[in-house]
Amino acid sequence: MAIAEAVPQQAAKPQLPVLLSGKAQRSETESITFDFAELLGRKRRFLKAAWTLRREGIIRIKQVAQPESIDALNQEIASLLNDVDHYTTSGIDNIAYLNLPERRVLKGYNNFVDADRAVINHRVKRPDGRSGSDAGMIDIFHPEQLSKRMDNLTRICLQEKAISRLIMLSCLTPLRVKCRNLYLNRGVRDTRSYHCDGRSLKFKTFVYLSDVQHLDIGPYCYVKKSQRNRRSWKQSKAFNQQHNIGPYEYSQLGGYEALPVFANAGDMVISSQRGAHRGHPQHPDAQRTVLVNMYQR
Ligand SMILES: O=C(O)CCC(=O)C(=O)O
Ligand SMILES: [Fe+2]
Repeated sequence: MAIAEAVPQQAAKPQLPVLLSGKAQRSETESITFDFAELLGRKRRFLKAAWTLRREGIIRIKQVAQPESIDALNQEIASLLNDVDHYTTSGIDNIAYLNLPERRVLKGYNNFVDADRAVINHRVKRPDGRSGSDAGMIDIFHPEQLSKRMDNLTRICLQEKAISRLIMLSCLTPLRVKCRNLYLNRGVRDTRSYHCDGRSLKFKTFVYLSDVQHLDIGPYCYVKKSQRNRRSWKQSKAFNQQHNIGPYEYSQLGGYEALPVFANAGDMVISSQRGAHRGHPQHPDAQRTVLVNMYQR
């Protein structure tokens, strides 16, 4: 008589990781935290940061940008949003592609990245109603192209010379800045769940332009070491194929832990985008502003 073999049960629905909180969250964050001035002044510290990024997939650097630059950048953003609100008269159409919910002038992520000027893209609900749309978020591509002042301020905050050296040291491959963005999240509820940004070598640096010290504000969350963990990737991949889910969604993270990365304005988070990450859903009244840089081959 044939004995039925135990078939491993594939989970029936997406499995989220446990979010670290309290003491565990604080100590896991401390272990990946560095001070920017110290990094620049001490070679050993710089190496340690690069190595931590390689191993863990993520680091946090305190005080990369100064309060005056952050304030100035936030003022520029406020004035820009005012121009967007009055787009019929402000002349914003002459310096940027403005995608409003009911008025799309440019389509597709690759076209945004390759655009010859800034793109101000309001994210909207998906036509098929699928979740993870980031509806309500304003994603600005190439903010440095908006004005000479924005160019200066974004470069001061992004510290590309030192940071690209650090990333290069961590992955032992020269990478280039591919695209700069501003994420303006104002009460975004339906953020995309855990995913990776493709499988190729890619890093992002996130300069927080506002304090993010609570889950409600929508911190960046990351599953440490997932950038090198083939098992978790394969689990999600198999599930996604069976359930018609996109190939880069990390849908099977049951049993794993994710770190919500709290930080203050001026701090920078760097992560390998092959690892599982997301922006946490926000409270309807919460605001978060982040300046982002993408490094690729
Ligand atoms: O909003 C966030 O914090 C993360 C967004 C994201 O997935 C990304 O920048 O790749
Ligand atoms: Fe992402």
